[in-house]
Amino acid sequence: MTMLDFHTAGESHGKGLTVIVEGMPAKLPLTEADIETDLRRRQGGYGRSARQKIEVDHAEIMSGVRHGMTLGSPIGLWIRNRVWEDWQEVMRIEPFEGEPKRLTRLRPGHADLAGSMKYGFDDARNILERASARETAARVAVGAVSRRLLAEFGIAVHSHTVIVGDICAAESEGEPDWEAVEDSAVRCADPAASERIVAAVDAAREAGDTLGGVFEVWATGAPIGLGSHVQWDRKLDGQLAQAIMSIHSIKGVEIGGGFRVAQGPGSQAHDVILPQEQWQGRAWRRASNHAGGLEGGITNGEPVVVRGAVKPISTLSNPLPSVDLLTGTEIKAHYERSDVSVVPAAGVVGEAMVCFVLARALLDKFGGDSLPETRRNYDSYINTIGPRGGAAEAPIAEETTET
Ligand code: EPS
Repeated sequence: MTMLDFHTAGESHGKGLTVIVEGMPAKLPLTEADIETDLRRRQGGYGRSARQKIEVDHAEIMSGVRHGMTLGSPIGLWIRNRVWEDWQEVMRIEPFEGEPKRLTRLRPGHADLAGSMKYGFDDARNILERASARETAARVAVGAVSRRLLAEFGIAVHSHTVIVGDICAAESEGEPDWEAVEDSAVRCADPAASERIVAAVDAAREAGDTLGGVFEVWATGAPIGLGSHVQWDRKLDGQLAQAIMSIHSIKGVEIGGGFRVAQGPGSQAHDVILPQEQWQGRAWRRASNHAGGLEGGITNGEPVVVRGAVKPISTLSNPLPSVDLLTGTEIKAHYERSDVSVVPAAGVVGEAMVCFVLARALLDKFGGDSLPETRRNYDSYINTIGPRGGAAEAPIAEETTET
């Protein structure tokens, strides 16, 4: 089985993050520079903590690439934690001499309590180090490698902030202006909302509080036919929901119109299929995209649109009342430092997970041990999508690009 897969390892204040990406075809052009941009984007966004001034994330390619091209072997990546310099004692790998300082002031909303019970620890640091969203740096590196593959097939993935706290960005007509998103301090295309979000983050910081929100990921250029309706775990919308939900602090996922569609009638929920003369270069166009590019767990050729709801960060500088892990008595929750809002960064992580899931679906459909082989398979399939005209697999690609 050569299914695209990845694993990460690493603690937030340990030596760094290790990543293994397996199943990427050979002959894909890949350099460390391809990964750099997304790592930088994840570290930005107004409202991040002082930790991001310490870290300068860089993914070193350790294996699986030679002369700027993948080999088809596992791709090993390494991201160093700069904080390690100051945490070598707390996080030392060798046995500790004496009594280590335990972290017992449980933070509601974190994995501290449930993780300590599950793994039998009396020190929540043994849980929170791995539960930390630091791990998302590794995921973004995987996403960047996946994005490199998708680019070869004309698939582009972007994200933007649509809500922070109670501030909602104005809805854009069609695809958002991605340049405006990247220029905004909070990755929001609506300049007025951007300003209000910055002010809201300042106010939350002032109050010792944190803010959540919603990001939206768009993937354009995905061909019709990724994923499958035939089995629950092959449905691509299900895979995307799991991938987004697995990101730290995510509490909700929507595909396309999501929960909003559930409130209206069917006549406004579905996307009318346009006749061929209105396709404008892409087969099987729709009049709208409430489905978020997915029907029956299969891409339908429209942009894939996925939203993630981010809960407010649970480490509060004005801590909530809590309980001590050792004694069960009341105590304030632990606080060291924390982000005020991570919605803009979470969008970049969302992109990474969408890139990975789409790259896996693409390789699942087209296979190939090398990029040229994958491309041949892709091209031959694309030549079959179109009105059947009575034939089982009528080649219509030329027709569709001309109209
Ligand atoms: C995190 C706590 C903070 C965040 C961290 C996630 O780390 P620290 O305790 O060192 O200040 O900065 O996120 C990152 C380090 C990162 O790179 O995104 C947590 O508890 O989840």
